[in-house]
Amino acid sequence: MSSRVFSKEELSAALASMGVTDATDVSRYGSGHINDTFKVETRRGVRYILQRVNTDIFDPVLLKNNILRVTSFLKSKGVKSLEVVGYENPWRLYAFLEGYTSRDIVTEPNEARLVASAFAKFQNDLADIPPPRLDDIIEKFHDTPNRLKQLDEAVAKDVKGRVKEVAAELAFVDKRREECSRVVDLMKSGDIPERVVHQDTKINNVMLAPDGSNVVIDLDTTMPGSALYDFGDMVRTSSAAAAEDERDLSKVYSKKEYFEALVAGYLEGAKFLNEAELANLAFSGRLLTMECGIRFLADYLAGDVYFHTSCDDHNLVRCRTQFKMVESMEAQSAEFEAIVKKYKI
Ligand code: ADP
Ligand code: GN1
Ligand code: MG
Repeated sequence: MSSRVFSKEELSAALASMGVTDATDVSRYGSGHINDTFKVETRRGVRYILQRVNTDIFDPVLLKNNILRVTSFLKSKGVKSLEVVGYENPWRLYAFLEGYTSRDIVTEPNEARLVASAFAKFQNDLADIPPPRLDDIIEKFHDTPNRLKQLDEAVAKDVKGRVKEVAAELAFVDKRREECSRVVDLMKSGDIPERVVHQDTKINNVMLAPDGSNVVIDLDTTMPGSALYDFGDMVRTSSAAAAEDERDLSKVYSKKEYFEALVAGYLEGAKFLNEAELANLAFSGRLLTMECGIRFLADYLAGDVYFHTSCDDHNLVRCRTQFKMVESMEAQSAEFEAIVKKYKI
């Protein structure tokens, strides 16, 4: 889906509904695939992030409730988090995180380590959020067999006549169908516990400051799930040698030194993991990357209705990078398992 264009009047009205009437510039910001995000400059010199929640994907009322619960709980603990300045569905206003930046790719191992410890801390911080259980903001979000089902439906409908272009990608998926249910099965059997987790731990969802401090952002999918969803999705983007939409697949692979930094940073903070979680830590990287590739492929076949795209084959290009990453992780599987063993004590 290409990004929607908003008129000046629409943006000003949204800002005014949340008390901001002195904006001097409102411009598109960041590289998120879901919401419409804008940086707002004001005459006072105070800056904000204005976001229009994607109401095709989220129930805005449930989402608002979840965001307010999570952010106020973190605030009550003194944890630096997104600061909600206004929330008038479907619009919301966050304080701009001055001094922090996000990136789309890791450039040195210490960055991967910081990202992993940020998300480990995030899981620790939310472990004692008071009842009731947080809502399932998107049902079956990281249920990989459910993602396979959605892909199969998209293939059957073939609304854009694109199935003929993706025989190789569909064959890639077919070879790996069985292992897609491993984590959901372990959750069903109770071997892997439900925890409050972020569920979208891509590298640009953590803001870093030069002194190494961080703020975890994009809290929209923070809800009950497996810790492995977070670690796996971290490996997907924070071990990658190239961007998620790199066309030159020779540049795309999972870097062992980044993977090692992720394991080190995560295990240092996530002392709560049980044996089943630890035993599947390396596998979770492959699983979540596979799942994301399946989602990009399904969206390509469905006509690009979910993720923001900026060219016709954007979702297909993204799917191919994900599958190349999976292959790279498979090739290094024994080494990745050995790295987990090394840090697990
Ligand atoms: P999406 O759900 O579409 O991914 P995000 O909430 O992740 O949207 O925001 C998109 C990008 O905007 C982030 O990757 C980050 O670069 C930037 N961003 C979001 N919130 C803030 C903030 N409070 N301060 C500064 N930058 C932010
Ligand atoms: C989306 O919102 P963003 O861009 O941080 C998506 C994730 C995918 C990711 C792939 C709510 O994340 O699940 O892994 O794109 N978020 C949602 O880049 O679907
Ligand atoms: Mg995001």
